[in-house]
Amino acid sequence: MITVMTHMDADGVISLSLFLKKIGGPKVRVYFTSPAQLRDTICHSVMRRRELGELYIFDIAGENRAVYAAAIYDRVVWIDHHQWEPEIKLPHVEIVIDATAKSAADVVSRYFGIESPLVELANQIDVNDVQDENAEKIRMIIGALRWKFYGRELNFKLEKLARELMNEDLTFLKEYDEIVNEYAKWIQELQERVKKETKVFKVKNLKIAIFETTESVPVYIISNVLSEKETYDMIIVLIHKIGRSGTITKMEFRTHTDIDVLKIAKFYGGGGHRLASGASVSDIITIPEILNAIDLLY
Ligand SMILES: [Mn+2]
Repeated sequence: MITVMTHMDADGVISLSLFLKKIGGPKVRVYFTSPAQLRDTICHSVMRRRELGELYIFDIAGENRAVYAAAIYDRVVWIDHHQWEPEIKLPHVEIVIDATAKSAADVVSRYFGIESPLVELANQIDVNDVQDENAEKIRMIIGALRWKFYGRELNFKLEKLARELMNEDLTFLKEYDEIVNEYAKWIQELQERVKKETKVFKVKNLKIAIFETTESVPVYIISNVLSEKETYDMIIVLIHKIGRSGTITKMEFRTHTDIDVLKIAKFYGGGGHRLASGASVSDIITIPEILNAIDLLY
């Protein structure tokens, strides 16, 4: 039995697609998850199972406890391109990190020795520099699925997409036109809201834009809308949610300049890349608090 845990975004879906093509077999259990959820996903995945077998993790940064949790499997291959270093070394847990890679899909393809045009699409999407029409389509489809579905159904739809992407021929993407059009309307409304509601601050010499919301939003849309008029050193998206265990604040950090936003994400226990990062905190984080943190760190 093979279990795959991959990031719930385009890079994660493409990494999975490359892997499925490599192993060719259908016997794979797939979970889409996030750095904040990974440990829970691992723990849930082992319940009531006698045989665990191999676990593959793609495009998700880890920390000690996630590594220990993963280690319950017989063998682990963990491939990522976020900036982190595992502190624990276990003989049956192989962790491959290339923080210079634009996408995890790139590292996955090199690890397994597979070449695919999908890698370039993942690169473009993950660094928010989409040139290719198919990259834009894939990004919109995944956004639309995440917007419309959740839980098991979302997991199923994303896995289906990863399997469809195993085809060289990407004409099937147009089958998603209807849901993408529906989603595009919502995106337009979001863009209007971003223009109206974004607050701008100056801390030290940094120009900072903050957009607060209570629903999940694609962060690249916000960053791109804001870049039309101004260049911000830091774009912060604050998402306040009420989860099962109380309020959580999801924070996303981007930059239009080259300010290191990994630093602030790490301050809040998160991670990612130098130019794109995030954190999830079980608390309400307010704008003044964040501005104070920036003042302290930069
Ligand atoms: Mn990635």
